[in-house]
Amino acid sequence: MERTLSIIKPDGVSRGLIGEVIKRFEANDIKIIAMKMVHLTLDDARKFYAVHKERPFFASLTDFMTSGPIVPMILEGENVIEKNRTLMGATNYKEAAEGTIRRDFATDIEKNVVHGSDSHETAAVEIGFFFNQFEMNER
Ligand code: IDP
Ligand code: MG
Repeated sequence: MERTLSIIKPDGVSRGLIGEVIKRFEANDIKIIAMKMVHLTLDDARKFYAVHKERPFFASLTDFMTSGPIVPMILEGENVIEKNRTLMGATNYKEAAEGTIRRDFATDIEKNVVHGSDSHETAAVEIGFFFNQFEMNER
């Protein structure tokens, strides 16, 4: 069984899309094994998105990600890293496939409702960023 990190971003939380996003995961045989609501500091957001620190959108992205609470979740399932990326749709909602979360709900290339880890390596690092062993519900 594979695991990945999903985040409902501040736009998804403030627009009342938490249930809608979770419904899509559960309807696609993805299990949510951990979940919380947190409000990142700018320092946290800069660390989380450190791979993008040279990109022109970094300051705007980290401001956005600290603009309100977010809902990080650990998803579990077969091939869930790729499966979640497919359900999310392309980064730019205008290029996202029909029926994907971003195509249906995103309003902007930045305000695209969800984050999802893009590889095994980033999934492990990103899960560890938000959750400790006591929050994994393994006992
Ligand atoms: P991803 O979320 O689909 O993996 P990344 O390229 O990793 O996309 O970018 C991280 C986040 O940065 C995106 O989800 C989006 O919120 C924001 N972003 C990406 N590219 C742009 C851009 O060209 N302009 C503004 N924001 C962007
Ligand atoms: Mg990414």
